[in-house]
Amino acid sequence: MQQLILDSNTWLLVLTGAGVSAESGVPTFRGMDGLWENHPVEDVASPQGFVKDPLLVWRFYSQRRAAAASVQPNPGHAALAAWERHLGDRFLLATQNVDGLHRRAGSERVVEMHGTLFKTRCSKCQRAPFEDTTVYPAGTVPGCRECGGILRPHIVWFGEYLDPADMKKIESFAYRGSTSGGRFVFLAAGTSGVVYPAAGIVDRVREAGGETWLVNLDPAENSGRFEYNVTGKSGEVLPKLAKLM
Ligand code: BJW
Ligand code: ZN
Repeated sequence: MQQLILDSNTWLLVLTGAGVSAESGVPTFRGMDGLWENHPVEDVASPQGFVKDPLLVWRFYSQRRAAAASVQPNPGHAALAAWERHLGDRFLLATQNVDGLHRRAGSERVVEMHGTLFKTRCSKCQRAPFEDTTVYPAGTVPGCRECGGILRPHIVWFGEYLDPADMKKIESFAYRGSTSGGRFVFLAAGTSGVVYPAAGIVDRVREAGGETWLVNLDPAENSGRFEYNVTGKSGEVLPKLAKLM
């Protein structure tokens, strides 16, 4: 297997997707044929889907909240936390995952690009998103105690903008990495490369002269745009991939 050298000269931006949590028992999206109980993921994960059937959407997210709380981080999550301890501020983890497993494995410099299962916000008022581990019983939609509006998961759905502050953190890290005079590396793991803007980070990094790695079980939509492709399970590959120097 190729080795990824992580020395005092290296800046590393990591992007993770659902495949990284697969070995913990969290189902991937497109691995389920893009369907959840015969609903395309775009239906349960879009503002239009929520307006049409908030009961269905809350059932989907309550089940996923319960499932994520009941599983454990795997060796892939642990490897990324160890790389961060080694690199410190020269490391940033951008995750599309909403399951909280990276933080539970010890990662601290984490940008949760698509939100988190463990926060809720109001669909009507400007009340700040709040911590919420409640698994709402099927057939209920929680209401806002401040305005009476309908609460919604703090998740970035299709057609919604990612938090500009999160994008800024990723961009400014990439800028610092690529202008540091050192080596700037981007590694994506466990992601099908279908959903933007995450799937386009590889192109930005290449434009900035960075080195690009993909660790994935199956070919991703954007595999051809990475310099190094490592095929395998992230829980097996990541713990062996890096040489910390
Ligand atoms: C393993 C493994 C193991 C298995 N080890 N690997 C440019 C072009 C075209 C469209 C767009 C564009 N820019 C924006 C858009 C629109 C849209 C989009 O990208 N659509 C595409 C589908 C075409 N993007 C958006 O709407 C985003 N918003 C946005 O861009 O706003 C501005 C804008 C709006 C409108 C128009 C244009 C611009 C928001 C995207 C939000 C995505 N949200 C979701 C659901 C919410 C989170 C949740 O509920 O969990 O996020 S969708 C779903 O896909 C989820 C995931 O985070 C995301 C990515 O999936 P991921 O992680 O890659 O999982 P899978 O299942 O697809 O793949 C798993 C991979 O792992 C596989 O390859 C396996 O082989 C592998 N694997 N086991 C290693 N053990
Ligand atoms: Zn409200």
